[in-house]
Amino acid sequence: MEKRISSNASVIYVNGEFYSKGNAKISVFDHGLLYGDGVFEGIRVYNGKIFKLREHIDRLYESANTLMLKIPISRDKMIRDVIKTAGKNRLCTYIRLVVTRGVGTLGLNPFLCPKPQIIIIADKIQLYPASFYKNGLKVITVPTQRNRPEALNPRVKSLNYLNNILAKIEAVNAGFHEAIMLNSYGFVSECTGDNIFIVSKGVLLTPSIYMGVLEGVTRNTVIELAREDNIEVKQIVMSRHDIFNADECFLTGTAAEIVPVVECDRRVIGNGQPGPMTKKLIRLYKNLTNTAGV
Ligand code: PXG
Repeated sequence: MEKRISSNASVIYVNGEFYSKGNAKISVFDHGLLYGDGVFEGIRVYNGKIFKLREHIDRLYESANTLMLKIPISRDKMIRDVIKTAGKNRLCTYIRLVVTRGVGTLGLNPFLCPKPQIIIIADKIQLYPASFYKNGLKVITVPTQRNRPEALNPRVKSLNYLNNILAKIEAVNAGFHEAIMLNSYGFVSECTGDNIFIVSKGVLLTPSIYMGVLEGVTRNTVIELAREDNIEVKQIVMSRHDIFNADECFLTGTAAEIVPVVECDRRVIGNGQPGPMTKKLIRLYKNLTNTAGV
């Protein structure tokens, strides 16, 4: 029987060529698979426009540079190829960009992997249910600490997410959807795939990058939106005590956007409802995603 590909079927970019879902493949000897040796980005598409593409590409190349992973195409070519891939998947809402170390030997040495692999998937994203945004999330802190920057800097968005996966397992095992991860000093770093903010006495607070967090594109966007709105923003050393006694709390990420948090470790935050500054920032963020992008 003839195999038909409907015009809406997704095509996947692998090293400059396009393949159908079933035919997009990489080698089992790729160090991305064997060692989690690679980098990635998750990027949103709103109304056919790619949001904060330059920022994501810059972070991808910085992550790769720290790993001495030389991406074989320029940033500008990568931007063009992401736009092209999105164009071929007209209904996509989410782009997953992955660069792996490529095929090598069954040994760690990355310098024996001559050809990094570039994969661009433009598809749909699984969103949190609407009730999370309306009523807010209940979260817990978990035993697994965020990686120490001296060991594996969380600023590197690498394919090795086991640290965060362990934390997610602990949250889910305890009956929660999300975990707050602490750093090795016991201070708050971030969640498993989102940054964290609190509001205290009208000031917007978030853990400093030096606490061991990914410098989220959404985090930076929210800081910018708040400052434009004359809200004071501080990057601080944050403890659990600060969260328990905050007026408001929310998480930010490409997938989650801005999601209110109303409880942490069974302490009710503020009045237990998404707060006014959280709601305002959600509104401002929505306006921006409706208009910005390439
Ligand atoms: N912290 C961590 C550890 C992350 O992985 C963020 C914060 C938020 O960063 P951005 O730049 O997105 O605001 C992330 C982002 C996925 C997925 O598919 C994960 C992320 C982003 C998009 C999709 O699980 N992580």
